[in-house]
This record gives sequence, structure tokens and C-alpha cells, in this order.
Amino acid sequence: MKALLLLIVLIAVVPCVQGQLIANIEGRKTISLDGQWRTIIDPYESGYYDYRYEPSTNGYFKDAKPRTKSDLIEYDFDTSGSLKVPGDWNTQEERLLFYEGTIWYKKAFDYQRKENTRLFIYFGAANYIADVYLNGQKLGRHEGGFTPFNFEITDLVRDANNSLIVKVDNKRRRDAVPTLITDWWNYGGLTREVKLVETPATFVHDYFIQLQKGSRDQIDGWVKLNGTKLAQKLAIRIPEARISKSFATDANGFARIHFDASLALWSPDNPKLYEVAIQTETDRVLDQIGFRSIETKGTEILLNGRPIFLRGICIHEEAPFRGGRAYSREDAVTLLGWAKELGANFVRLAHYPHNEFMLREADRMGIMVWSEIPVYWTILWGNSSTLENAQNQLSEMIARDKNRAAVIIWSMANETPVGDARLAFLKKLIERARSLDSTRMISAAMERHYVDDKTEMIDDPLGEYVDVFGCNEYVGWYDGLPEKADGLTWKMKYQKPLIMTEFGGEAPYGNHGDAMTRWTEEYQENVYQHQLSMLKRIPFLRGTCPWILMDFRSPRRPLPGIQDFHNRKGLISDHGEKKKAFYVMQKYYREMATTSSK
Ligand code: GCB
Repeated sequence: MKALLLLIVLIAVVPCVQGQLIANIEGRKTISLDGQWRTIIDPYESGYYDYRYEPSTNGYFKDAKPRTKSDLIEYDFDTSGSLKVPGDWNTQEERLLFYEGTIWYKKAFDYQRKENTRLFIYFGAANYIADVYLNGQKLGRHEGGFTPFNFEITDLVRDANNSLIVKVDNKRRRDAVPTLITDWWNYGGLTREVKLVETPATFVHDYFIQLQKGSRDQIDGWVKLNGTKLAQKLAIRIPEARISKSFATDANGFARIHFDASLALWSPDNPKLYEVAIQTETDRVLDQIGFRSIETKGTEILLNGRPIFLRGICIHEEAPFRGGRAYSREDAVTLLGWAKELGANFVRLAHYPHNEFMLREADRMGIMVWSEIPVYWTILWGNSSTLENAQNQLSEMIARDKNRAAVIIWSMANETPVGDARLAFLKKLIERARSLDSTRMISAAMERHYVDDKTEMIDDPLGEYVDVFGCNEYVGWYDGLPEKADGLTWKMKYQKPLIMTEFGGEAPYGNHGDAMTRWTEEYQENVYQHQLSMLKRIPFLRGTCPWILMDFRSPRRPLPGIQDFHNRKGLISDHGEKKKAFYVMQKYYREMATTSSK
């Protein structure tokens, strides 16, 4: 019976639903394919469909060249334009600013094949659908704009002149995740790094090495191999802590790991990362891993057993200074550096999984992270393929970041309307998240409603299933004037911690006036002042995450001279200028840091 139970537990945690993502690309030998890629803009998808709208067998992925002077071929990658990878296409050429559709990318590369080495092509992200071809053959399709994916190309790669072609399509769809409307720019393209990844013939495909839920001295997890020699000896080493533990993988290449470890715990005050080596007979992977516990107790959030207040800030994946999608370590360092300067110990990475640099830097800088998938506003709750898609994006987010100590919350959704179909959908996502990772807290940014004109009530039925309640409110901006906050009382149906996951108002940097004039820095500052005095009165509040660190581009924000297609709720402008509200928040966080636990 015991054995059967163990088997059931193992089946539940085996990463079979996580696809084929190779864990920890940073720890592997890689060859970058970043740089200029040849591109063909294809709004009618002529390179994909024939004139009967059937998938063509002779599309652009063939990368054909005329062989005789009479041959008719109507495209040529090698004399077409080019775009930089990584990078969204919208901000690289003016004519592409509003473009939504297909662009074909081509990269030619040489590769020296090596004995006993497998080769994969890895994409950090492609928004939104990517069809990938190598030397005329289709490797596969990936849907979802913010998570990584890879394909094995060991048997297809040639020594010279490989033709790697990717069709990227960012057309919005009602049944997609996200759906047709979002308050952010639908940046298309190969927005993150592309790499060739080399592995041994049998390699460490994935692993989960974290403290067991509720423990501060027991490591619990698993390692999964991929290849032909699946049963192997395995060692987990943490040299700095003089830990070296031996295990063995089974016939499926799977090993459960569990051991005692007395380690310095990761926290914002001491973001300690250990070098962890995962050593098998055929492979060795190094990762930098932090260890901490995170849990809730009543309305408290406990980090390493101690109550903590999350001094947060929301961030979009928007590049500081140059605009467009952020994609580099420097972008991450700038954005998270500003968050630190604000006094934050927590960031909400809205509204989709951000690039991996953000998570790696958060780990190093000691900033806790809320990570979410783009289940945003109103999607097709009753549609099974929409659910599968959301589950897949969730699984890929967890697959990539499950070993980052910084991540303390997986969030399922943002501002979704209460209803049965939505509840069923989100419960499935929560089940999936918990089956893949039982150690993090689960949340969602939800809404509230008035029970009378002075009382805000938080009672979304989804609250039953989450660990922490996230709530967005715009008192003083969409909801009355700033003073309205003074007379409000907040009530919550659940005995759980609350994070105010959004509040704020818009002001372009440098636009001045009095505190009642919309769009001025003074009005924005006024919103924050009244918000803070209201927030301080909420007894079960355990975190605040104003909207948002930096102004970002949005098609919903056309007001000329003020917005110019930007959401101006940033505490900092897109050129890095700090607005008055930044200092209101900074002062509050400095006080919080000295009066409450860090
Ligand atoms: C929200 C959304 C966020 C928007 C923000 C706004 O509630 O969650 O995506 O950008 O409000 O500025 O209206």
C-alpha cells in the first residue's frame, strides 16, 4: 500500500506534462544565434498557405533558390530585409509599429557535429505562434508568447549552411491566451534569445531542488534524465555546504531526491545562492540555487518562518530608455535596480512570464517575485483548447523558474470576471500548478466590489482556492477622486493575506499642475498619498504593488500629448525620470523597512 502511494506521488510530480524543455540553459554549453536575421513580412501568409488556403508544401520554409534562369520563385530571404534577434519587430522599423501578423525569420549557421553530443535549438520566447523549420523540415510549432521551448536537431543539422526558418505570427485571437484585448502592446517576433544547446547523449533533462514545503532544513525534489542510458548513478553536491549525496535514477531516468541540509537561507537581506552540481555518469550541470521557505499562516506571509510585508512594485517587460520588449541582463538590472531604489523587496512581473534574466537577477539581488501567466480579463473559459493552452503556458513558466528562490508566488490570472466557467477553468490551473510545484504560494489578481458606498468587499469565490489574495483597485483614478480613499473600509471574506496588486494613476513626467488636475504629477502624487493612508488601515494587508514601475506602450491609450499610446501610470517615465509619486512610495517603503520585518 505504502509503495502504491509513493508511486502515485511520484507520478504526480514526474515532469511529464512539462514538455521537453531543458532545464537551466544558463548552465549548458550554448552557441548564440542572436544578431541580424533575414526577414520577410508576410501579412497574407503567402509563404504558408496556397491560394486555396491549404498549408503549402512549398512554402518559404523551403528557402528555395531558382536553379535555372527560368525558375519562378517569388521570395528570397538572402536579399530581404533583416531584424535583430532578440527583439520585437514593432520597435525596429517604423512601418512595423502597429503590425500584427506573420514575419518569417531566417538564420544560416554552420555547425561542427561532435561524437556523443546532442543538439537542440532553444528559443527564449516567440510572440505568439512560432513554426520552426530546419533545412526545409518542420521541427514543430509553439504557441504562447512568453515561455521558452526547444527542439532536438541532432539528426537534421549539417556541417555548413543550415537554414533555420521561423514563421512568427502575433495575430490576436479570441480563443488565445491572452485574448483580443490587453492593456499592453502586442510586440511580435523572436523577442528573446535563440541558442543552440549541446548536451551529452544522455543528459540531465530537468530537476527540482528546493526546500520541502514547511521545512527549512530538508531538500526535496527530483532529477530526470533523457537519453538511452537512463539508469545511472547520480550525485547532488553543494560544495560550499560540504554536501554530497548519492542517488540512482530508475529505468525511466527518474530519481527522487531527499536529504537534510543545514544552509544559510535566502532572503532579501541575505540573497544567498549556493552552487549546486547535479552529476551523473554522463553529464554534469551547475546551477546557482537559493533555499528559503515560504508559506502562509492565517493572514500572515512567512518567509523562513518569519512574518513579512511585501513591499512590491508591478513591472511590465518593457525596455528602459529605448522602449520595446526588454530582453537583456542590463534591462533586468536597470528595472530591478529601480525597484530596489524604491525600497521594494518584491516585484509583480505582470502580466506574463518575463525573460529569465529578470528571475536570475531577482535571485541575486534578493527581490521576491510574483510570476503570472497572461490569463487576462476575459478569455474563452468554456473552450477546452484555451484551457490546454493556459495550462501549457503555466507548465512552461514553472518548468523554467521552479528552482529560483526569488519566485514565491505563481499567479493564475488577472482581473477575471466572477462566474462558474471561469472558476472551473482557474481551479484546473491551480491544480496543475500545485501538482508541478507544491512549495510556492498560489494567487491571482482579483477584484472587489462595494457593499455600500463606504465599504469595499473582497469575496471572489476563487479566494477559497488561493493561498494569498491579490486585489486590484483604482480608487482615486477610475473610481472617484483621490479623497474617496479616506472614507473607505475594507472587508475580506477569507482569513488569508491580502496583497493590493494594483493601484495608481497616470501622469506624464514633467506635466505639472495642482493636485486635482488629472494627468499631472501632482494628481498622481495625491492618489498615492490618499491610497497609502487607506492601505495602512487594512488589518489583513500583507503587501502592496502599485501600478507600475515604468510607463509602457499600450494601444488603449491614445490621448495625444499625454499618453501617445503609452500607459503613463509609471512611477518612472520610459526615459528613466522619476515622478513625484515615486518618492511618496519610496518614503513609505523606507518606513515599512524599519518598522516591519524585512
Ligand atoms: C488594470 C490592469 C492593468 C492595466 C491597469 C490600468 O487593472 O490589470 O493591466 O494596465 O489596470 O492602467 O488601467
